[in-house]
Amino acid sequence: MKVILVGNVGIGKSSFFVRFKENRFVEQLHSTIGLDQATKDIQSGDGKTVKVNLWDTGGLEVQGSMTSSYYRMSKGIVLMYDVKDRDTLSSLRMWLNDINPYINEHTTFFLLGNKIDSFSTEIDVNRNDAVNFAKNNNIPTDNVFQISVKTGNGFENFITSMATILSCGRGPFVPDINNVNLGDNQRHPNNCC
Ligand SMILES: Nc1nc2c(ncn2[C@@H]2O[C@H](COP(=O)(O)OP(=O)(O)OP(=O)(O)O)[C@@H](O)[C@H]2O)c(=O)[nH]1
Ligand SMILES: [Mg+2]
Repeated sequence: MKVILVGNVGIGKSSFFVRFKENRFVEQLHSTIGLDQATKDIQSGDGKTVKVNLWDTGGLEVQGSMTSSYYRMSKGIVLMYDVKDRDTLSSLRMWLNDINPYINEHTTFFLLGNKIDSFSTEIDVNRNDAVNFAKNNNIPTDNVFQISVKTGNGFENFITSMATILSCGRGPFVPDINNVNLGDNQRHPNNCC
């Protein structure tokens, strides 16, 4: 199933893509021009094998005719932001507007904060901010995650949970220190079946 990475320049989409593909972190990536994709079999939390076809493009690239081919037919859309840069979270509203014409009732959104290895001060985007953004934008709060592509913290949990959700599994999700329950017990259907 097609999964795309979406968000501003420099938030770590290509770093995510490289970790997915090769399980490593490359410090100096160039800003992405063009498109790249990779397919991998992922084991979901309930034992299914899910073929994830992940797409990466540059934050400045998704314009004009490219937009439709990138967005079209995606089953999963990973809205990514940098926890150190609040503007990258608020920009996702613009991305959501852009994507809106191309989605259907089977599209599932994920909200993914990256760079938690350098999360430090109060001005950084915390999990509550992300959960509020999700609530305001009709993204299931179960689909909110925080990771560090650099250290790998939370990465495997996100990939497994994403595969589980996309294959319509109902957990159990691997508990993760960064995704502790914040008293939000709401269950939202992932309209994927
Ligand atoms: N500290 C930290 N830095 C990261 C992390 N992930 C990516 N970076 C750094 O962030 C910078 C931008 O990463 P990219 O993966 O190129 O960002 P991108 O979203 O693909 O950018 P565009 O292709 O221009 O849209 C690079 O210097 C990465 O090394 C992370 O988890 N932690
Ligand atoms: Mg890139």
